[in-house]
Amino acid sequence: MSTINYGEKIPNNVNLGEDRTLQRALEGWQPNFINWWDDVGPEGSTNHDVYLRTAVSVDPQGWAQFGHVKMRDYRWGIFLNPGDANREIHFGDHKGEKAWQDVPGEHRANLRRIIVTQGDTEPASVEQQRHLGLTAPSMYDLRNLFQINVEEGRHLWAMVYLLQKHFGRDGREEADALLQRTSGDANNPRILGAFNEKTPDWLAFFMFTYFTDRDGKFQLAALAESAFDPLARTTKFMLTEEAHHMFVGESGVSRVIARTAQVMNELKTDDAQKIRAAGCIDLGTIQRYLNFHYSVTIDLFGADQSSNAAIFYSSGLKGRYEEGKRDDDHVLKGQTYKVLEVRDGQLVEKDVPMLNALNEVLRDDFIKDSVAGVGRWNKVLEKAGIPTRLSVPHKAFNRQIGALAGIKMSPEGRVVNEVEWAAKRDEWLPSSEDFAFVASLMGRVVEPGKFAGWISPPVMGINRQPVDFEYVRFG
Ligand code: BYC
Repeated sequence: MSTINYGEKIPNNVNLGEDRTLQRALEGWQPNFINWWDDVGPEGSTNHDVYLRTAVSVDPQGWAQFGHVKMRDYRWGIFLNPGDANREIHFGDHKGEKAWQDVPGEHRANLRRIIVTQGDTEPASVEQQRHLGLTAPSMYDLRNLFQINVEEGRHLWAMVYLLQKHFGRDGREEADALLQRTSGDANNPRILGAFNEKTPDWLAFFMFTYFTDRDGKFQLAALAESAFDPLARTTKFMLTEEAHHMFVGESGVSRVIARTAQVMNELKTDDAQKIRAAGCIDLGTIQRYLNFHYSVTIDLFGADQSSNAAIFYSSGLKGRYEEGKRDDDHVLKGQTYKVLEVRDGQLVEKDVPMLNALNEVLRDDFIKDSVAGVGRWNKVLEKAGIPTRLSVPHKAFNRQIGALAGIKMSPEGRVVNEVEWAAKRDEWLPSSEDFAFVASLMGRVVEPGKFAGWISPPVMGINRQPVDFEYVRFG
C-alpha cells in the first residue's frame, strides 16, 4: 500500500506521479531503502537535524536548497538534466543517429550492467562511511560527511529510477540486489574492489572523497555522453553534486597538511615521532594513505585492455571524458593507444587498438586531474616553508586489476622482487601501526567552531554560513 505521495515526497522532474507502473515499483522499493539506511547508513544519526543541501529542481535556484532536516526524512529526488529532443549520438557506430529514449533490445544487457555497477558504488560508499560520524573532527566536517551520504543515497535513487523505469522485472530485481550486497561482505560483496575496502578514519575518508569520488566524476562524465539519453541526463545532474564531494576530499587533506606543517614549524622538526607526539599526522603517513587510495582507485577503471570497453564505446553506451571536445573521428577504429605491460621483468609500452584501451584512456585522464590537486597540496607545504613534497605513486604500483596486477613495483616505478616488497611494504602503504595511530587521534569534536588538533579549520563555512554555525542539531 502506498504511504507517500511520490509526486510530492520525491522531488522530481520525471512526472513520477503519472506513471503507475513506476510508482508501484518505487512503493515496493522505498521501504527497503529506508530499512537499509537505518541498518547500515550513518550510525547514530537518526535524530539529528542536519544543515543539508537538497535538490528540488535542476535549475540554479533549485538544485541547492539549504535547511536543517532529519536525514531519514531527506527528500531523495529524481532529476534528469533538461533534454534536447534533437540530440544525436556523437560517437561510435551509431554516430549521427538520434539518441535513444528507451533501451534498444540489443544493448539491454550491457546497459543494465553499467547502470548496476554505477548504482552499486553509491550505497557501498555510505556503508563504508557508516561509523565516521562518531569520530568527526568538527561539526562542519560532520555535516559534510552527512551531505555526501544523503547525496550518494540520491545517486542510488537515480540509478534505481533508470532500472525500474526501463528494465522491467530485471530492473526491479537489480534494484533489490543493490540493497542486498554489502561493502566488505564475504558472501555478497559490492561489485568493485575499492568499495569493499574499509574507510576506517577521517584521513581515509578525505583521501576516498578526493580520489574515489573523482573516479565517480570521470565515470559519470563518460556516461553523460551515452546514447541512452535518460542515462546521459541523469549522470549530468549527478556531476554537479559530485563536485562538492571532491571539494570535501581536497580541502580535507589540505587542512590536515596545513595543521601538520604548522606543528612542524612550531617544533622545528620533521621527525615523524615528534609530530605524532604533538597529535598531528606526519607527512609520511599522509603519503602512504595517498599511495593506497590512489592505487585502489585507478583499479576502478578496469583492465587496460577490455573488449567490454570497446563494445560500450562502439555501441554508444559510454563515451570518453569530454567526448565532445576531442577532435578525432569519434569512432576510433584503426587507432592505437599505448599501454604498459611487463616483459622480462621490466615495464614496457606497447601499442594496442584504441577501442580496447578506452579504460586506460579514462584512467589517464583521471591521473592528470588527480595530480593537479596533489600539486595544490604541495603548495600548502611550499607556503609553510616545508621542503617535503607529496606525489602520486607510479601507475603500476599496488595494482590488482589488468595487466599490471600481480607485479611488485615501488612507488617510483621500479620493479621489485617479493623480498624487497615485503621489506618495504610498510614504508609504501599504511601499516597496521599507521592505522592504529590515526585511529588514536579520532576523537569526537562537535562543539560549533571547535576542531580536532590534527586538522586546521576551513577557510569558510557552507553556503556562506560562518564556520561556527550550528550545522548539526543533535536530537
Ligand atoms: N574491482 O574488462 P574489464 C562512483 C571486473 S565511482 C573488481 O576491465 P570493464 C562513486 C569487471 O567488472 C564510479 N572487479 O571490465 C565514487 C569484469 O568482471 P566480469 C563507478 C573489477 O567492464 C565514490 C572483469 O573485472 N562507475 O560513482 O571494461 C563514492 C574484467 O574487467 C574491477 C562505474 O564504474 C575492480 N576495480 O570495466 C560513490 C561506471 N574492474 O565481467 C560513488 C560503470 C574491473 O569478468 N562501470 N573489474 O565478471 C564500468 O564502466 C565498467 O564496469 C568498469 C569495468 C570500468 C568498472
